[in-house]
Amino acid sequence: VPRKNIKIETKLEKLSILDEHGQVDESLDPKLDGDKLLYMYRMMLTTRRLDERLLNMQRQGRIGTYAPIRGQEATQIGAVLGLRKSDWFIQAFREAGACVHRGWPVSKIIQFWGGYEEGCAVPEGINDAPIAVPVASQMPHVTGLAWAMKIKGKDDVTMGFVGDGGTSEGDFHEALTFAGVFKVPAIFVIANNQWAISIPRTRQTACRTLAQKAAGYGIDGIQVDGNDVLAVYVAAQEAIEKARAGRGPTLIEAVTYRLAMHTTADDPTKYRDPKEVEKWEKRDPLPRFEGYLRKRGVLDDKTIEGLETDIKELLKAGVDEYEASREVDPRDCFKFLYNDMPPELEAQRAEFDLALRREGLLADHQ
Ligand SMILES: Cc1ncc(C[n+]2csc(CCOP(=O)(O)OP(=O)(O)O)c2C)c(N)n1
Ligand SMILES: [Mg+2]
Repeated sequence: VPRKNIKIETKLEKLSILDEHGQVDESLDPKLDGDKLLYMYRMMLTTRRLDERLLNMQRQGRIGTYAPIRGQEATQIGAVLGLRKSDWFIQAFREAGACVHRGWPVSKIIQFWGGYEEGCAVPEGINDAPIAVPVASQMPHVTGLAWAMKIKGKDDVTMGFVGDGGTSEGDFHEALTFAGVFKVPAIFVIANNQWAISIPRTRQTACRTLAQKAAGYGIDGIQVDGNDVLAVYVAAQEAIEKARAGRGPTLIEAVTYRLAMHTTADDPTKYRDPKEVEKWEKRDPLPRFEGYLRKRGVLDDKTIEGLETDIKELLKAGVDEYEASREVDPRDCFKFLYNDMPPELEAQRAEFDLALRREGLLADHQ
């Protein structure tokens, strides 16, 4: 029997619509209406300004830690815009902009990074999951939720985010294997920002792309320019429609870049070449989209000014609400481990309480 090449059925595409020089491929332009385009820009700008505010707040000691988004705005906004409210969105830990679009109050997002567990509680009526810090641990939930939609006979879909580093985790593999076999209505978005803290993308896999991993799970894969909001939007929209129609999951690799540090506890100058960052600064998704909108006559200086004012107000209200909710009771450290506290801890708690009162560190009503 002669050796033969095996034909792989999986579809694997690459999509870019608005390139880094601002050139749009007219044949691929989804030609969205002005309001939709403007909303996209508003959300990308909101993400950028929220990110800057959170980074500043961390540096001022007003929140504990933070994982910046800078550079990845198009990936998350382009992806979630096509979801319905009843669809599910499962974040990793760098998707605050997408969460604002999904209806999360800004104050709640700040609470999480401020270290308050209230920041993990998903607001009523929003079909999202809280931030998942353990890398890729959210992936089985993406598949599970999508499977539940299928079992219930609903046409809702689930979209989940994971990083390039997350693709090396067992959870990623298990989630995609199961999703392929059971043909669940899921959209897996890899925000490939080229780095997993100090580990470059080339150390995550010997594959040329992350999108091609789809073939191993028997599902479709697509690589998109993650800094091109139109390309991300189109790819996500197609994947959402496909999932909704019962035609199974899709793996989307959004090629983007983390322009800032991994988190506020990291110094990327220790492990990456500043020239690489400079190269990616030129591919910043915001100015590129802004240029396109100006050419289309959807955006001008005055509109941008108005957006900046709105966003400033939104963020100020969020920060004020967060700071007002921030009355710290240090005794909470005893609160959440046991339902019935062991006697030795009970004694410690009482002693701690007395000490705090002695030092005047508790408000009268506490
Ligand atoms: C299971 C697990 N291992 C290690 C870590 C520490 N850690 C936090 S983020 C991160 C890198 C994640 O990289 P990637 O998936 O590419 O996401 P990115 O941070 O680039 O958005 C690591 C190793 C963790 N949070 N969870
Ligand atoms: Mg990464």
